[in-house]
Amino acid sequence: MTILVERRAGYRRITLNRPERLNALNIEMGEALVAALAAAEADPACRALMLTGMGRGFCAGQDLNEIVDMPVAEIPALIDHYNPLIRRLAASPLPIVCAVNGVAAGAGANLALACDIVLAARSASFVQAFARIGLIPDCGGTWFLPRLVGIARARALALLAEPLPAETAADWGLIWRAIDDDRLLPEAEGLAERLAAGPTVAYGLMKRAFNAAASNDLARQLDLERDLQSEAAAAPDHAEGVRAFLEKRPASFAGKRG
Ligand code: LHQ
Repeated sequence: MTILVERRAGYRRITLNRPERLNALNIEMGEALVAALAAAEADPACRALMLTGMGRGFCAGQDLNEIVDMPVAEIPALIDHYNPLIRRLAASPLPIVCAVNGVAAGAGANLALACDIVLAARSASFVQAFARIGLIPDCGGTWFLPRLVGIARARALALLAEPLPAETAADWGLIWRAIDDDRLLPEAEGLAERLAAGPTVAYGLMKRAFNAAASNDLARQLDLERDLQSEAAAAPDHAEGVRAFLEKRPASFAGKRG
């Protein structure tokens, strides 16, 4: 099994499971991930996701054994195989926490960046390894990197293909936080649990708004915020949040649509 899926209270934990290859991606793993996301989204009891890797690495990108003898003509089809995964992570209505437990290289780094909240073990690093093998960042790298860290750092990360330690990644805004290694999983699980108890509809709408902001001007984005806010306000969690505030008690969100 290239991935493991565990059902937890309110969320699912997905673990990349090819530790002997630092969880390098292959077609089977890409397909399994898309299927796991679809299954999670179809389950009303699942309100968040957590993604991590088995063993000492998070994900070493494309399994190079799979492409070593591949005719160039087949590369687009391979990439078209992974792109739905990246689109699905970004567009998923569920909040996704990524716990980068070790090195995240090539497509593996960009897989992490497609998630909503990225935590990394202090010993982990991010490598846009593509240039080392004469390729360009894919799986959204050229889109995510400049948005997260600015074009100057994005260019250097891609051209130099040097490992970026987790702590610097956090300082630069590439990820949310670097965490002591032994605290990574408990912290990520705590976040996933917290998100699973949150206003699920609003979270999904926030993701839509942020994604659209990348190509909207301010006027269009303001219109979109108005429309999405109406959807958020129609969900029972909005009324519950307001009532809870006025009654000075914690809100109890059900995560249902209005
Ligand atoms: C691996 C891999 C790996 C196979 C470690 N494959 N075995 C491109 C083209 C077309 C379509 C689709 O998408 C893409 C996107 C891409 O992702 S291209 C970029 C692919 N990834 C890389 O180029 C990274 C290759 N790996 C590395 O540079 C290093 O392994 C890193 C920096 C990740 C970790 O280094 P170390 O900690 O020193 O570990 P290691 O190199 O000793 O690796 C451990 C084992 O894992 C080793 O196997 P072995 O049998 O010797 O123990 C590696 O061969 C294997 N492995 N990455 N991508």
